[in-house]
Amino acid sequence: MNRSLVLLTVLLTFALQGDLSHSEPQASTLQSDTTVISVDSTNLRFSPSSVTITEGDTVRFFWSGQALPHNAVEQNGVFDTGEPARAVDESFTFPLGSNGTYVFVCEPHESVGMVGEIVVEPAEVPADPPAVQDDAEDTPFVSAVLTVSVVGLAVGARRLQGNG
Ligand SMILES: [Cu+2]
Repeated sequence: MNRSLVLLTVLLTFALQGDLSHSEPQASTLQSDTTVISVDSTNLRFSPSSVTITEGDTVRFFWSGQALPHNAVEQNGVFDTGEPARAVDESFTFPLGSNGTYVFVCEPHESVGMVGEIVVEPAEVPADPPAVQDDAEDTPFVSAVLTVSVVGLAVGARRLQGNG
């Protein structure tokens, strides 16, 4: 193998490795869960009456076939399932920035303690993808240069031996 062919092979090898080592940063997605709040068997309590969720999550007020009509009305009007009903299926999503505590009541049964609360915790902001370090980019190139130098020395040494 002649010297230039060796050089070319080495350089091509490292060029290909360089391409393969590049990786795209992964796009992060916001997790979204749904928590169901229903009515318990006493017919006068939400179940569960206190939930903790994260921004981006949804709370679904869901009951059917109840003996008494119920609703869920947030004390500041943030959400409201409407008129009390024996069957309700209403969902509310808490957007980014909505962290806080939301107290809601069943209007017909507030006086007997049919109240609940939703604690919304701030969403974890995904960390910035790690910055590409110059060292990581340089390392394969340095290796290539070193390898080429070693190969060059070996070829040169063999020529000297051949000449001597
Ligand atoms: Cu009720």
